[in-house]
Amino acid sequence: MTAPKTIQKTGTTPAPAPSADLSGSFLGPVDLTGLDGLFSTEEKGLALKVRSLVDEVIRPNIAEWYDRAVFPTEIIPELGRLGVLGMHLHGYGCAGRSAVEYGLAAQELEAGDSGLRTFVSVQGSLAMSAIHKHGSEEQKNEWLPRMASGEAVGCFGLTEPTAGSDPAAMLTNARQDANGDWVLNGTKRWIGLANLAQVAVIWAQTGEHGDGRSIRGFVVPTGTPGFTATPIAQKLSMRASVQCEIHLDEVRLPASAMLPADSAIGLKGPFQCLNEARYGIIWGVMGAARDSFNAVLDYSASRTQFGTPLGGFQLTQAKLADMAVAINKGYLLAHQIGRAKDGALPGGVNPAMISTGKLDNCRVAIGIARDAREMLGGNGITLDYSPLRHANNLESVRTYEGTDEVHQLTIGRHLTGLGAFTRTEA
Ligand code: TGC
Repeated sequence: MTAPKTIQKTGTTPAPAPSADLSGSFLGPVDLTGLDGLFSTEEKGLALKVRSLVDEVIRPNIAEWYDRAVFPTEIIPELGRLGVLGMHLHGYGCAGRSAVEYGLAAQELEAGDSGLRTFVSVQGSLAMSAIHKHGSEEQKNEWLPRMASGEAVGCFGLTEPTAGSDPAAMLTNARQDANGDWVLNGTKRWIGLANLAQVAVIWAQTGEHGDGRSIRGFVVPTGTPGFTATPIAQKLSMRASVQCEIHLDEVRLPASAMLPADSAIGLKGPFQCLNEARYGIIWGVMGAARDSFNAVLDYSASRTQFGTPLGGFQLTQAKLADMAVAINKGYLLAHQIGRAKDGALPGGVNPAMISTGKLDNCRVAIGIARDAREMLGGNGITLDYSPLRHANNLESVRTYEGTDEVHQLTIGRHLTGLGAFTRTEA
């Protein structure tokens, strides 16, 4: 593994704000409401371990990675050693951590960069979760231990060029030959890390319905003839990460490649995995918001205009106060949903709850990152400061795993009992 290099800064602007604890709370000065007290010593210890990796490996290099549009593959084994890959899963070499611990890790990773958190989400919440929830013992034993250690990378192929919010409309199909083999054809788009992955979980239409009812998942080794993954170029967001288009051209798989569990019949198979990824986002984006806040709080103490530090102006204080209040509310929402997911609340967690968190924490986080950029003035458009990078990344995070509209309508259906997703038959 190549050691990540330290970037020599050439500009005169200060380095990104450190994530050191300034207030006694492990979340730093933004913690106005005693958030620190919501978490056990063990939970906070795990978050701080993840933060150390982010501080040592990610922060010194992220500007260069983002600028060059490079995903640092050398961090994959380090994330495996840290135990964050599939960390909420039990058995098969996974760490068996709680939902809250997973959330805390996600927000530390995303304080570094959304691309890093996305890698951990795609690997653990999507690819590993799909195999863990729906796979055969053989599939689990073959893939999960290697994915937990970072030896193998997985990706999750649901979205297509013409089927994003409406995955039931997917065109990728799997036909079964007389000898039992499955043969896959189709195109998937926006698939994280597919060009680096050893295994892809591919969702495809298998039956005559051609809709959500006949969708099944397949475990596809990416070396199978007919599988190609091409990175999508010229992205303005998630530049330190890779998203690909996958082409499946007569990809032949044994009968055992299908995810066999009844839980994987139809769209509820992938949707259960999306729940896991959406849950991680609820926490993750608060890390990006907190990092943006820290950057501008630090700047407002040192940057002087009209003879006064920016922090001494009422307008700056009003903005900082609004940001901090919003971040506290976002963490409280994430914590509530996390405890529900861990079974600490009656009724547990449901998709409407997850949509509530994904919808609101994403739009709050992007608003904070944009406001922070504005407060940094011209300096805010450079990679010396994190907020615009976070804001650009959050454009993707707000869109993937369900747009605002998908989550508004999921909540609307929960409230009214009436589905407002309309499909016009051709
Ligand atoms: P609908 O009829 O509502 O549901 C079909 C079946 O699924 C069940 N279900 C769920 N199960 C678990 N969790 C959920 N959140 C669920 N939502 C629905 C449902 O009970 C039903 O089960 P059954 O037993 O009756 O068959 O299906 P619909 O088509 O009406 O759903 C509408 C809508 C809009 C909510 C859904 O299509 C949706 O969520 N769309 C958004 C899809 C999305 O988030 N796509 C982004 C994926 S990200 C990606 O592919 C890239 S991965 C990231 C990366 O690689 O970087």
